[in-house]
Parts: sequence; C-alpha cells; structure tokens
Amino acid sequence: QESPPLYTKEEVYSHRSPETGIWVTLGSEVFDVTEFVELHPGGPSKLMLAAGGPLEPFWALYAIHNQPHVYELLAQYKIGELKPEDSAPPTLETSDPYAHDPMRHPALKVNSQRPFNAEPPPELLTENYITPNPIFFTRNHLPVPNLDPDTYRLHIVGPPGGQSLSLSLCDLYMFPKHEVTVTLQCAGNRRSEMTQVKEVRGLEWRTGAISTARWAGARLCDVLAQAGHQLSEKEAHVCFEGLDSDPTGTAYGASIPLARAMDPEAEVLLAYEMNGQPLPRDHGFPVRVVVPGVVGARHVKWLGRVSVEPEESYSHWQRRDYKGFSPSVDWDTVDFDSAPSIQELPIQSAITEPRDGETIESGEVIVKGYAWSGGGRAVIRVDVSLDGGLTWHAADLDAEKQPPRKAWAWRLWQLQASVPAGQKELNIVCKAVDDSYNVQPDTVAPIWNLRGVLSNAWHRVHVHVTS
Ligand code: HEM
Ligand code: MTE
Ligand code: MO
Repeated sequence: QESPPLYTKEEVYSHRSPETGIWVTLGSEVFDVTEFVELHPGGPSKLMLAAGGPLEPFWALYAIHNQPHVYELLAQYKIGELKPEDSAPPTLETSDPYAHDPMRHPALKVNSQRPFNAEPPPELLTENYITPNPIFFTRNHLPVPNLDPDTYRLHIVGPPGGQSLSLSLCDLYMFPKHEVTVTLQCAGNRRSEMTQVKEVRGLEWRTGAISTARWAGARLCDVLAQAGHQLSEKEAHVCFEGLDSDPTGTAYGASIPLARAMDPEAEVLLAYEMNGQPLPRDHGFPVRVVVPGVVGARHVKWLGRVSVEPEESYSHWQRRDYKGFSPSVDWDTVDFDSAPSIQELPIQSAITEPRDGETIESGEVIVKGYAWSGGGRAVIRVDVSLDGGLTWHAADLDAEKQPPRKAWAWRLWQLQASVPAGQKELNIVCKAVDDSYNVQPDTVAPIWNLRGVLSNAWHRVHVHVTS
C-alpha cells in the first residue's frame, strides 16, 4: 500500500483562497474542499473561516458536524496527511510576558496579539443568542495573569468600624448564587468607522466588540453588606482592582457608583461562571465583576481588591480614558477631568449579514444583526432600509424575556426582503430605538471623538446584486 502524501501546516495554510484551492485539516488528515465550499449547508462564508487550518475548533462550536454522514462527505476530499512533527502543539517563547497567555480560538479576528484583543467574525456573532465562550470578544490591556484557584483571595476592604474580608473561592460560593444574561460591549466597538472620518487613537474594532453570556456569581451588594458597607448619602464609588499588572506593578482598575453596587435590582455580580463554565482565563478567571447595562471597561477581570472610596478610581482607565468629547477637541486641548467617565452606554445596533462589499443574488435577501442599549433600556424596534434610508422596514426581533428596566442583553434581529431583478446594488442601513425612544445618530462625523468611543451611528453595508 502506498503511503499518503505528507504536507506541512504552512503548506495547508497557503491554501485558503479560491485561487490556491481551499484546504483544511481534521486530526492529521488533509482535505482539499475547494469544490465543496459553495455546497456547504452552513454557507460558504462560515466554511471559509476554517480555510487553511484545523476544523476541530469550529466543529466544537457546531456539533451538527459530529455525525457519520459529515465525516463520510469530508473523506471524499482527502488528499494526504500532516507531517508527524506538525501535529505537535505549538510552543511559546518564555521570556515574553505574554508567554503564559491562553490558547485562542482561530475564528477570532485579532486586532492586537500582545495584549490580546480580538472579536468574533460577524457571521458567527449573531449565530447564537448566547455567544459561545471561545469566540466571546476579548479586550485585554495587559498579559493574562495565571491565578491558582486554591490560593486565590479576593480582598474586600471594610468601612471604618466594619470588617475587611479575604474571600477564597469557596467563601464566595457560600453567598446566594445569582444568574443573569448580560451583553458586554467595549466603548470602542465600531471604532473603525470613526477612523474613516478622521484618525483616532485606539484599536480598530469593527462590529464585534460586543458579546452576550449567562453569568453566575455572588451579588456585589451581598458581599459589600457582609463587610459592613451601607448605602451612604455622601458621594461614594466602589473601586475594583485587577490582578493583571504592567512591569511597574500598575494594575488594571475601574469604579462604579456605590448606589449601583448596592442596588439589588442592578444585579452587579462578582461572577465566577460564564455560560455554566468556570470563567475562561481571558475573561477573568477565577472572578470578575459584571455590571449589567454598563460599559465593558468597568467589568474588571481577575478581580483582586474591592474598596469603597469617596472618589472614583484613580486608575488611568477610569480618569484618562473611556470618556467622550466634542469632535472639535484634540489631543492638545483635551481636558480629561472635564468629562464624566462612561458608565451606561447609548443605543447601538449593527448589521452582521450580509457583509459590506459582498455580492448577493436577486430574489431574496436576509439581513441579520444585533441591537442593544445601556442601563437596562430595552430595544423596542429595529428599522432596516435597503435604499440608504429612504424607506424603512421593521425587523423581526428575537430575545430572551427580560424584565422592564432590566433589559441587560441584546436582541438579535432579522429582516427578509425581496430584491427585484435588475437591481444593481443595495445600501442596507439599520438603526435601533430603545424604550426611552433614544435613537442612533445617522452619521459618524458629528459624534467623532479623539478616542473613538461611543461609535453608534446608523450602520451601513453596501452590497452588489447579480441576477
Ligand atoms: C452544516 C459540512 C465547515 C458551520 C453542515 C452540514 C454539513 C457540513 C454536511 C449539514 C449537516 C446536517 O444538516 O446534517 C461541513 C464540512 C466542512 C464544514 C465538510 C469543512 C470542510 C464548517 C465551518 C463552520 C460550519 C468551519 C463554522 C465556522 C456550519 C453550520 C451548519 C453547518 C452553522 C448548520 C447550518 C444550518 O443551520 O442548517 N456543515 N462543514 N461548517 N455547518 Fe458545516
Ligand atoms: N479587567 C482587567 N483586569 N483588565 C483589563 O484589561 N479590560 C476591560 C474589562 N475588564 C480589562 C478588564 C475592558 S476595556 C473591557 S471592554 C472588558 O473587560 C472586556 O471583557 P472581555 O475580554 O471578557 O470581553
Ligand atoms: Mo473596553
């Protein structure tokens, strides 16, 4: 019997476009699926996410592939095997502070490798109401700390005359377990659209710096009460410190007003579970803060210390970042103390399918996306236009049931519309409305700001139509 041709991972990786052919691997086997891409029942764009690499991380998310008929179908496309040395797991350089960062899912679109910042591709983002943990967007400012759950302690500073707590994970499990579905969005989501107006400082997030999970943990109000904290008449803030730090020892930090922290209805959590699993390392293992309805930056990961202070956190990320300014303010004139820190976020929506620049066939188009508003405000409507905003259709909204004023999670939406033959292009636009009747601004320029935050203009996608 002849031995099959052997390929390196690099050779497989060089086959990820129609011109070169499209190869994938499963275990040590190599497949040329160029002919199959257009036939894929899940659509070509999803299959293409795995082009040039292993199928396992994708099939782990879509268990529908774990069936004999799928394996038989794939077997027809086998062209060889990986060289044995290429089946070994990759090794990392050890002098690098990021050497102990966790492995990441290959579907993530990486905006920066060190620190790791990445977003799920749009066609996966709205595939599930609850974002699977491996493709939840990741926003790290520093290396991921490697924390031992057995020796981990969370320090809660007590009030004068109260009691400071040093809580192990087991201590935290003793508080009533509270579960809530919360959408987390980075203030920089959709920054890339602001960059198109004028340069901004920050990572080039597209529409994916947003994800939804079911979080579980102790309520912050229960833990603060145990330490003897009470709601106070005076202005006060709950300051959080992460266990991730830079070479000078500066840790990530942020704060929220005490009133929100002490309000049981605000459901602020010290979360230890994400979608029924212990928190993944990238998302704050073993404990992070979850502040429903509030900007991602306050959801401090790898939580080490909680204290109640008369002023907001002195952290760079509370005072010198994550604030909004007028379009005319530049880096020479900006006065960070003049603007409040971002807490609740404004109404937001975006189109995830079809993609900008895509070519579709006339007949019918399905437009998909997400919509969400901060502060627990519910999305009540998403308007979609196919002609750049001249005429509008109301999209179908899908969501878990959420109590009034506690709509912490997004709504996914969809619109099915007919595209007449002869039509050459579509200018698809979406805009959402929340239950305070807040709406999104129609263009980016009037909300442009030097840091590129709060980018929530109507989302626009241009597609070509063939008949
Ligand atoms: C469905 C094959 C790659 C996402 C399917 C089905 C087959 C298939 C046969 C239909 C299963 C059934 O209904 O019984 C393959 C093959 C692949 C591949 C041979 C690689 C060569 C991928 C990748 C993704 C993906 C990389 C995601 C990133 C999906 C989804 C469906 C699906 C979401 C369900 C579509 C629906 O809702 O009906 N695939 N697949 N597939 N596939 Fe794949
Ligand atoms: N917490 C720590 N300790 N360090 C960080 O870098 N990033 C913040 C927040 N919490 C950060 C952090 C920012 S800006 C965002 S948007 C969210 O975490 C992202 O959470 P995720 O990575 O789980 O999506
Ligand atoms: Mo963020």
